[in-house]
Amino acid sequence: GVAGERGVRASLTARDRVGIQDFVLLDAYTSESAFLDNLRKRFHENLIYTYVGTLLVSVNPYKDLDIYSKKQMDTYMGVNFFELPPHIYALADNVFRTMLSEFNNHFILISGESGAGKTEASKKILQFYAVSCPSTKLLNNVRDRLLLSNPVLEAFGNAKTLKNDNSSRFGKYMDIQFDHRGGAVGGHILSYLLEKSRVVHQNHGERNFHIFYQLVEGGEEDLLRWLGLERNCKNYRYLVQGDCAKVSSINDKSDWKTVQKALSVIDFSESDTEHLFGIIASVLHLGNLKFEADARGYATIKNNQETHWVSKVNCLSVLQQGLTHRKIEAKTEEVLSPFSVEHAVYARDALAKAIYGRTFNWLVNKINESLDSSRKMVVGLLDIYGFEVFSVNSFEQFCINYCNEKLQQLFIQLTLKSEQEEYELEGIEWEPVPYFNNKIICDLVEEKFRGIISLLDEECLRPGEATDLTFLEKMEEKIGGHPHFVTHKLADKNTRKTLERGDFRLLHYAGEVTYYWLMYYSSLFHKVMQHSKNAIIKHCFPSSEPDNKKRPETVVTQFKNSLVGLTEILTSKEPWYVRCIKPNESKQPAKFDDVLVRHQVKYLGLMEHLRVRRAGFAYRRKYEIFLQRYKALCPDTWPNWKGTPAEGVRCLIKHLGYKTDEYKLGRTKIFIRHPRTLFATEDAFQVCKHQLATRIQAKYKGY
Ligand code: AOV
Ligand code: MG
Repeated sequence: GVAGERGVRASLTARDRVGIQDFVLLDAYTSESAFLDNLRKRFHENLIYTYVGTLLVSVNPYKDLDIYSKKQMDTYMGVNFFELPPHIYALADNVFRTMLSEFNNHFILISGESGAGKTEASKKILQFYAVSCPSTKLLNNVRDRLLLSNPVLEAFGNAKTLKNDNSSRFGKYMDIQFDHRGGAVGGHILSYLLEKSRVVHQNHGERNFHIFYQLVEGGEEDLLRWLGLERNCKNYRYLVQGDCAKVSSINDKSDWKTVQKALSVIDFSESDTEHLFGIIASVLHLGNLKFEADARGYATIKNNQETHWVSKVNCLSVLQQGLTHRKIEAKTEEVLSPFSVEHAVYARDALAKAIYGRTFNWLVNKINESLDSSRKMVVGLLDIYGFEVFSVNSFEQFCINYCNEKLQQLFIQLTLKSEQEEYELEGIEWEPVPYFNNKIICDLVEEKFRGIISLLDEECLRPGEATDLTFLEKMEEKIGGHPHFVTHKLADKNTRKTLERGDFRLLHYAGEVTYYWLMYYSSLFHKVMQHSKNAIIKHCFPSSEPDNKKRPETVVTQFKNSLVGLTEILTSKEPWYVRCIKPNESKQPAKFDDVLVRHQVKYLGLMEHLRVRRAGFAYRRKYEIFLQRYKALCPDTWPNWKGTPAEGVRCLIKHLGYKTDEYKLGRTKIFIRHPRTLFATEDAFQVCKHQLATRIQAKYKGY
């Protein structure tokens, strides 16, 4: 009975019940099963955080836990990493204090697949800084804006997908800027490739971006009337492609209020918001535009009601022309060539996507303006769209998954690879830990001249001739032998059954994904948009933008370049990691799917990371730096050490009583196995510093 069960439970030691809070301390065995057991045990006790050294593993609880209160934040502030149970606040605090003591820049890489909890984690970190950093009235202003940028960007950049009811459909890198005392003084956001196709198309069970539903459900009567909208999502083509306008976990009405409030705090003027929602409404009206064929088969706009509302934002006559004609540039003159109905529909959707995409970028810039500061030190937060596999995966999934591949590569380079190379370089005895390096997949995608992106670029240079099939054939010819690339034609008998003609499949580090996409052909709406009456639209389509005279970069090449830029930003900073794990596919609390979690533990490289950590050393410092900081702790090294720094450190740690298995001395650095050792030394140093200060004060008293 219950009493018996309680008895058994009570007899378990606390350690048995709650598992081990740092995998590095999981002694005797480092098997995947042991790893999984520990995660599961803790998950069922609502202990979703576990360390691998200083890396934080987080398992999505899919329920609200009472661990994010102000009181919790206070508990974690200024306390050494390992003295309290693992928490995202502990990581945030540790990053913050390291930054303040070393005066350098840091970033926190938050990764994991779609729905694993990345965005929530990044919000918790931001909240921790906002609440616990030293503040003044001026800073409070910045703090509110930093915090409120989230609901705004989520409204415009997140949507319900099959994987996640609040899925990020853009990549986000945010710098939180601090002054030398640790006050949060500003921020800056970089956004990466928004999934614009969602504006005009959603798969079954998915929605458009939240903001559309918020406006229709929550917008005030007056506003809707002014925008010509009805309070019924069903009336708008762009909102019902996925057939699920209502979602139980989402309250569009109250979210609308939150966004309104946030916009006002982030310095949006009334006319800004008017124009902004004018655009959102005009996209909805645009989606309802219908075309019919005239006697010659050319497209004409059928419904005038919608054009009326669309043209409230855009210039009608030009718009009509733009949607039904294509401009062909002959040698000396421009010729307008009429569209078929099919082409016109395509042009309409392309326009909607362009408008929304550019407005999103405008929004990010606007937020940045309101956060701007002369920055000192930063903690960067990276929260991107996670790896995702659907039944149909198109160009967007390709970009998203490629981005995840790049970040995994960065993780490998910064941890597994450089870590092991450093031991070798420093002459530390080391048994190499084997790991899967996904560079081979990154190369497949991005290598010059023969990577998928290059091949796609080439095809885009042949508009009219290139089709998805010619693209496929080109890939088969150029990369057909690659172990991570398969098509129907290249596949063996069994695999072929799972592939359609026209598909291609990539074997990503995180799993197989089958892609299918249509070649895009581009049309330019630039001229049309310049005539817009809407200030934001005008700003987003500047007249100075180069025409297609110079060959424009393709979307995918732009994206690739932006990821190169991101990698540069990140590698100039000190890295920290949060690895998020999704416990089940059904978004349910208390459900731990062993197979699913095991798969993630594998591809996130957690076991390899653990092996390197266990065998390796958590901390390392150049002899000079270590000696300089701690020399006051030993009478022989204080105040001036005459010998080499290495000898000084030897003398110092002998005095401090370091055990021989706790450290190793390399060519230029001391390596310390466990952070505890360093923390103890640091604590001793703080005491010593304090005593010294008091002594000096006493000495000069009376002067
Ligand atoms: P993601 O950012 O990793 O997916 P989210 O952070 O949006 O995933 O998390 C998905 C959902 O899981 C949230 O909306 C919450 O309901 C729940 N959740 C996540 N973390 C927590 C937590 N710590 N406590 C309680 N609930 C949580 V994606 O953006 O789709 O890649 O692209
Ligand atoms: Mg997210």
